[in-house]
Amino acid sequence: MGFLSKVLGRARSARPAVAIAQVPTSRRGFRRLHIEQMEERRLMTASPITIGAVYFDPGTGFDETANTFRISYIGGAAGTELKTLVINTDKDGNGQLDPAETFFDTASGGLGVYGFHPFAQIDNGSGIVINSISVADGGTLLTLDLS
Ligand SMILES: [Ca+2]
Ligand SMILES: [Ca+2]
Repeated sequence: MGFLSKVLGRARSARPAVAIAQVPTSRRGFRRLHIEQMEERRLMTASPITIGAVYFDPGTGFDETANTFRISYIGGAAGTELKTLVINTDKDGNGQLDPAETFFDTASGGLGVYGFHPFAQIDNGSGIVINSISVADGGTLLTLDLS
């Protein structure tokens, strides 16, 4: 062993070891590990309903053709029915029509330009019957009572 090795070797071995402090058992907060019984596991899920809506504006320029919504859903427990459908275009929910919010143009006059179209159901063979419709010309809320 050379002089440097002796010096460096001693220097390395002279480094202090990392000290691990012993925690006294009498210190507060000391906890003994144990197995804790868990509550009974119960399946808390159901078949969720997935609903989809597509809005189509043919964009003819002067509203000669009505815009359409296509609504469909799947899922739900056996016997699940869609009884009420509400489409609310009041995005911020403040109860008034704001910029960048849309409205239903179902009659002449009031809000809306070019043409207008009253609400109408397109029969697609689904068997869904619309019992009542609630929509105001210039309003942001469309409510359908279905069966
Ligand atoms: Ca609003
Ligand atoms: Ca109108």
